[in-house]
Amino acid sequence: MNRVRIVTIALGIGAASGGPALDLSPTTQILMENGSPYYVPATATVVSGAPVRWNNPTPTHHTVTHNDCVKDAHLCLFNSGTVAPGSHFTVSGLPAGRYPYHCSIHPIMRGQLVVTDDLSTPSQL
Ligand SMILES: [Cu+2]
Repeated sequence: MNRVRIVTIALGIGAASGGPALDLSPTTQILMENGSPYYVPATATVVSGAPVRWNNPTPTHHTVTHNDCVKDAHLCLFNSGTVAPGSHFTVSGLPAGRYPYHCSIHPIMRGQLVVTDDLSTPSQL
């Protein structure tokens, strides 16, 4: 979890602005919901190194658990533990790849995080 190289660059770009209304925040935000699709967006694409933040605005506890955590602790790349109502969970520094995840409290809740090294790929589209 120490790949901060690209994060630093992204933050530099964001801080250089200071202009109004333009959100240049490098943090991708994912909303938890109690109804389908449960994680919004259900599939989020981020550039490797950029932080991803799951927000829980619901009155219910949830988790953000990489599916591989169920198979083998060594394959488990992120597991939030319980995220309380009004709280959030942030992860960054994941290597490029496709990471399906779920809520361990409500297994019907499923999402996917795609981390890419391709800087031209727009996020959250
Ligand atoms: Cu849940």
